[in-house]
Amino acid sequence: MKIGFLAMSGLRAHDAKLLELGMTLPGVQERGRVLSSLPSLGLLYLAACTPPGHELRYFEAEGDGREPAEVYACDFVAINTFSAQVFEAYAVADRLRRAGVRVAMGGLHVSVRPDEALAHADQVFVGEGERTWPTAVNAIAGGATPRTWNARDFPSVDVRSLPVPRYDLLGRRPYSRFPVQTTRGCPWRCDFCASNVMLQEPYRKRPVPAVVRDIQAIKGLRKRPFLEFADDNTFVDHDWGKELCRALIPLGVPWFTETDISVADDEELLHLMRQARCRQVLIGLESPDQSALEGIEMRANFKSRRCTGYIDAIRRIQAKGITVNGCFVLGLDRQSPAIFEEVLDFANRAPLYDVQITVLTPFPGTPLYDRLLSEGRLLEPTRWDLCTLFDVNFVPKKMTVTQLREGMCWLAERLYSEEALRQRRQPYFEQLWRQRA
Ligand code: B12
Ligand code: SF4
Repeated sequence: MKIGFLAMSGLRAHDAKLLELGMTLPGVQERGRVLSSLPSLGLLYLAACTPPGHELRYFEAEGDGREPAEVYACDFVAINTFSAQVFEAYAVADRLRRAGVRVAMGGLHVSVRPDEALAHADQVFVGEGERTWPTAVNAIAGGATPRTWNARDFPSVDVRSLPVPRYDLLGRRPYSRFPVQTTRGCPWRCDFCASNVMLQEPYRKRPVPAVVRDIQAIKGLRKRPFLEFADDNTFVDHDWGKELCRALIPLGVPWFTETDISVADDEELLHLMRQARCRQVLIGLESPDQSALEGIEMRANFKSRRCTGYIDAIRRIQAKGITVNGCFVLGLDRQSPAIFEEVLDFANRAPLYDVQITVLTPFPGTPLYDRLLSEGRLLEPTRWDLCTLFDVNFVPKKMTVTQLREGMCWLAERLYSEEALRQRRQPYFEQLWRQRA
């Protein structure tokens, strides 16, 4: 069979005022440019797991959700889904099927809403695909096959033996970053988190030599790649993290990752990360106010417990020459309209090199979604296209919807202007110069 892997690329947002701001604010443009060009690691893994004997192609649907014409030459097309673009993905699937191409859908959104996807796809996959996909491809090539494939009916994916993702299928398309996975999942359980809802096992680390092997594969294809670790929380295990960094040092490849604040507890780890060319860590701080964080991490109240130490921790990380991108969620139940000024004050005081603000987003499959639904606080419960992290689709507790929307814009204007970026970043560069002098 000729099998196509179709990723839905680009970023999504609908709020008109925020979009307008995004077009003009340097800080938003900068991050948008980086993010809008990342290939789908999930599909590259599936390609690597496809049984031999098939012709494989990787495609990207453009930012407007249109599929490239070449995809119609395939017999079978696998599509990855996030909630924000799932309606576009369904429309692509419908067009392909009308043209006689068979369609398989998987990924985060259809894993939690498989019945919805069955109206648009021949096969729907729930959960991680490394075991279901090869079995299904063999079954499909041989004739009749079930329409739903659930990873829970198979042994769980062993991340110790993942193959090298098929980076070679990316061709010469100019990506600004290449995704590599070093860990899968996260041991914490934030009630709004959509990343971990489909994983069978919460947190798994890959063997360091296998990560190095994947990076070598990228280096074989591109001269000076920049890596984005497509992890949820890389440095939970500090000893393993040090082993990883030691192995990365000789590779000399810069990278970005997501991790939690505990990375700041370990001087040696930070030192090794810097030597291994870590450029930035993205950390979900969520709120500068401890009481707003009470209970949002449901296993150990991790975020509320760590909140009072946030500023010291950020300073320790940035003092090592690693920038911090601090993420805040706006609209949490205990946040009042004062939150917008509090975040601004915190970001300037730390000062954070980069800041990401998003609105609380009820992704399907999360405890947050179920709670807001039962409390009658979802504005449009099946408007998945609003799951962008920038569009408000729920009634906040301590402010109005309008206050949340307007507060988000007010804050974006103050965080992402050229002057604000310069002022927040200046101390970071000054400290680096002092260290080098
Ligand atoms: C890298 C990343 C991106 C990249 C994506 C690149 C790409 N083309 O895939 C970029 C920067 C473009 C991006 C954009 C967005 N992202 Co993003 N992103 C991530 C991140 C950090 C890692 C994804 C990843 O690579 N995972 C590792 C791979 C191996 O896993 P996977 O893709 O899920 O694939 C596995 C399975 O899902 C399954 N599978 C997937 N597809 C298929 C298909 C078939 C046929 C089969 C059999 C199996 C299968 O098998 C794979 C292997 O096990 C996640 C966090 C996370 N943990 O998922 C957020 C995440 C996916 N992003 C999220 C969001 C909200 C967005 C945006 C909407 C933000 C915005 N406002 O624009 C956009 C949407 C983009 C779009 N076009 O739809 C949410 C999505 C939640 C949801 N339910 O939809 C997440 C979970 C983060 C969060 N805040 O909660 N993102
Ligand atoms: S710490 Fe981050 S990745 Fe882990 S559960 Fe919370 S939001 Fe999700």
